[in-house]
Amino acid sequence: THSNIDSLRQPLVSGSTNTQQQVIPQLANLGDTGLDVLMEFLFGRKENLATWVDGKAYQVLYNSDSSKAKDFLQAYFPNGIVPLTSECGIDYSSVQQLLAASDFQAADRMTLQKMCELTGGAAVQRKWLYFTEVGNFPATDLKTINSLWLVHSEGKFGFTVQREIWLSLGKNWENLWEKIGWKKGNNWTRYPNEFTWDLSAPRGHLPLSNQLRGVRVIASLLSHPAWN
Ligand code: UYC
Repeated sequence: THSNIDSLRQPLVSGSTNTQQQVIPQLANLGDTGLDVLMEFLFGRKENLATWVDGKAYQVLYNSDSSKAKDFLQAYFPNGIVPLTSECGIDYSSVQQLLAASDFQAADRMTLQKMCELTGGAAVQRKWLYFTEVGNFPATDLKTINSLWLVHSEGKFGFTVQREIWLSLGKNWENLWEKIGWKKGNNWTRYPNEFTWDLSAPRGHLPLSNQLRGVRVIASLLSHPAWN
């Protein structure tokens, strides 16, 4: 295993994102020695902005049974690898934990709940948002939520992914729905069972934004000044 570990450490530290993505599960399969390399890797990058490669390494440790890995995360990343910054005192740790466990469906619901909390009350009972409320969201909080999704989805999910696709389609909503798997031909994708709750989903598939009351909420989200 020694030569095995050594042949994986180097590509983990200095390989391309693609290489890193392949090496991380291989290290996970090597047991404790592999986890040690992942801990060393994350530790060395803890002053940097977290990428989805860090997210993958973090999640292997987070979801392992190793008590050493648990102690390591508790000591250095007690709230995960994305700073849970909020301008309104909102606690995003539940979203962080659900995404770290790849429970995308629950994370999606929790994301809506947190955005309702962000409005300061009325929407918490209502359980949906007015577009005017979204326009007033602090950029800090939207960026926190977006980073959590990006980092824990191999960069596949998040508002900025949806925004990038939407802009590339000339802001055409019908084409966006098709592209991100929210509509097929004339048929809306039905909540919750027709959505894809894992990384095999199309880019931008999550988080969801119910279109029952029209496009103004998602329009407001995707054109928020946070992304300028
Ligand atoms: N649903 O179809 N959706 C619900 C989506 C639509 C509808 C929740 C997304 C079209 C009803 C979420 C799409 C439509 C309910 C989503 C989608 C429709 C419901 C749970 C593709 C009918 C019951 C949270 C765009 C033609 C609740 C919530 C209610 C729920 C998401 C119907 C997350 C992305 C236009 C009847 N749908 N939704 O928001 O409010 O309730 O009656 O988008």
